[in-house]
Amino acid sequence: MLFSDPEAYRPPVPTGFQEFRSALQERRLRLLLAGRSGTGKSATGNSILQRKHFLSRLAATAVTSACATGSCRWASWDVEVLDTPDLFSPEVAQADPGFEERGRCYLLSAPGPHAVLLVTQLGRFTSQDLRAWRGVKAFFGAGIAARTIVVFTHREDLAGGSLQQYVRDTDNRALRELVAECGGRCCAFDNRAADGEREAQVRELMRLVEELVRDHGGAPYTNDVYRLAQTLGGLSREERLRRVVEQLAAPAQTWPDRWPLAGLWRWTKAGAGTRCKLGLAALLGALVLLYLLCRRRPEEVTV
Ligand SMILES: Nc1nc2c(ncn2[C@@H]2O[C@H](COP(=O)(O)OP(=O)(O)O)[C@@H](O)[C@H]2O)c(=O)[nH]1
Ligand SMILES: [Mg+2]
Repeated sequence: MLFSDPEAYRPPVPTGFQEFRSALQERRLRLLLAGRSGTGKSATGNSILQRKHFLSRLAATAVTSACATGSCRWASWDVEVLDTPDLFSPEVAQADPGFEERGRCYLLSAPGPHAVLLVTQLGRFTSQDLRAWRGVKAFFGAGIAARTIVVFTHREDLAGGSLQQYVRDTDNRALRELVAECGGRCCAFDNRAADGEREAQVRELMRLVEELVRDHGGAPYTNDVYRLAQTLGGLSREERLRRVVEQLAAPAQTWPDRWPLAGLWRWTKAGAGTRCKLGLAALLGALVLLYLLCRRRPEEVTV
């Protein structure tokens, strides 16, 4: 499926080897940009596409507010890039309470991304970046780390130094752990570099992506939501979104909603009026039960 046209998506036949072969024949790569706002996701997307496609600029608040897609040809690959707003940090729950944007993100990247590019600014890996990364794992599943490449922007700040050495020597433990978690896959972009240099950066990134694709037999990342999305091919766009949103919202229920003691929990959380009504209902129920028990008492046996 093309990122840019979720309407056109029809589920592929899940036939193992055949799927793998068609993935290779398809020569299509889906790359998903993730990370906190302002790190340079849209600028990196533009560098990959080699044109100004996504809106990218310095701003106090997020510039990208919705998922957007772009495509280009690279070597023999059709590359689809999905740019996202900071969709995965815990704060997003308030900004996207109905899961709609996150549902769109799933549909636009179905049947799954080949690589997630976690974008962070060189020298600025903060607790917010870490929250965004944890959010990515919570959203897609922990297995996404095996598909993630850490992309550092502001490469020019290395001033010709080695990125590997920077990552090895940094005293930012969280950053060292992140790169280790992602199997050491990282590269750097100066998104303001001249054309030739930008091309060399893209080449380095695509080498990592190709390695990832090879390591996973050509198959994209998948999980329950992507699997569901694959079954919705015949439905309208609204219906597909509704079904994906429904699935995304399901685990968001708190544990008390899913356990037998849910009623008791809701009782303690309910407002005074609701508590009163629930209390009356419980009392009435108890009285009915008592009455039934009294009526059915076995008669005494007389000898
Ligand atoms: N100097 C420099 N600026 C960059 C680089 N990458 C992005 N920027 C700037 O960082 C700002 C935020 O970038 P943007 O792509 O909008 O970030 P996003 O919110 O993550 O999509 C913009 O002003 C970009 O021009 C880079 O590699 N070097
Ligand atoms: Mg952006």
